[in-house]
Amino acid sequence: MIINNKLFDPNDISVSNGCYYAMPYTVQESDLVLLSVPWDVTTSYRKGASSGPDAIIEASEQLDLYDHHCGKLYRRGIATLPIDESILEDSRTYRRDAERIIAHLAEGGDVKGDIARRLEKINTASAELNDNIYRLTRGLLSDGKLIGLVGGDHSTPLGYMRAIGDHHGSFGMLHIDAHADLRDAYEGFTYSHASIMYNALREVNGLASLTQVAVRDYCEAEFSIIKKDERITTFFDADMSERLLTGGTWQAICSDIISALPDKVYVSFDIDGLSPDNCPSTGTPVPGGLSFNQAVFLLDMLAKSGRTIIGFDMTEVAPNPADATNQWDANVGARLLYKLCNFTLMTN
Ligand SMILES: [Mn+2]
Repeated sequence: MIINNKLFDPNDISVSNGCYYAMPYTVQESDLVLLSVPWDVTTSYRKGASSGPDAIIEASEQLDLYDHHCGKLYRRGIATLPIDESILEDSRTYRRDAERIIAHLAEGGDVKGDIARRLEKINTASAELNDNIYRLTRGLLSDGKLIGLVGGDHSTPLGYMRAIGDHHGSFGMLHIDAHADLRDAYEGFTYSHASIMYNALREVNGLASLTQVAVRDYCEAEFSIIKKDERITTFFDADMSERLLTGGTWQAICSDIISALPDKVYVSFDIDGLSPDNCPSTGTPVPGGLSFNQAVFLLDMLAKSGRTIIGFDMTEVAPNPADATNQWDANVGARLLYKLCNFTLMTN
């Protein structure tokens, strides 16, 4: 198997960064594999998501594996692919250029000359990352593996989404996020974290419907895309909150969300879809959002609806930048990731 052009032995579990949940399973013997993509070049407000996978691995080692909803399903194997450190190195390099570009634009500067060249380099590097992730995940899907991608920022799963579409044909996306992520080339970056769904709707074959949940921060152009594109159904956070505050139930809301989804569902979970107390260090936290229990209830109902979760990503988990001993963000991330793994295994 090839990761970023480097040969990788699927029987080797001696991963330098450790394994998610300290699980001893090889890729070969596992039904599900976790792929870390430590990349956050275009994060606009606060960086840190590229450190997410390592932090989650560390925090995940203290979880009890027996799961309230799924029991001992983990015995089907949840393997950790080795983290490709060159992704992290590239992310750091390009991020410095990205910060320069963002500052230049904030001061009212034009995109020309040196700035235009740097922007072009970042867009090319992002496209290469997407192609590498596509090739890797396409191969794993052909081998019959289920895949969870762990970001990194929310730009990281585009290649995987393309592989999902090419492998499975028509499918729907359940997108849990504070943001609509429907911006066209945010701040000039074609593959921005804020553009993942705009790009998915354009580049992912088979993406028949996009169902967004907990969205509470979006611009007018994104709102008009939501209104115009018949593939998109958005459950705005404010509307869900109003239903709950006026006697509606979370179960009824979940039932409406799930009704909008076809049989094959890919879950794209930006951690900032949860309330910020669950992800205080994430790049762009927004008040409101889902409680941890609401998110788990929704995933549980989705799994029990008879639909198949064909894959998922979880992105934008960032460790506390001021205090390395504070594992709260990574702890919540590890627990949500475990639920995603388990419910995916349950439906396959
Ligand atoms: Mn997002």
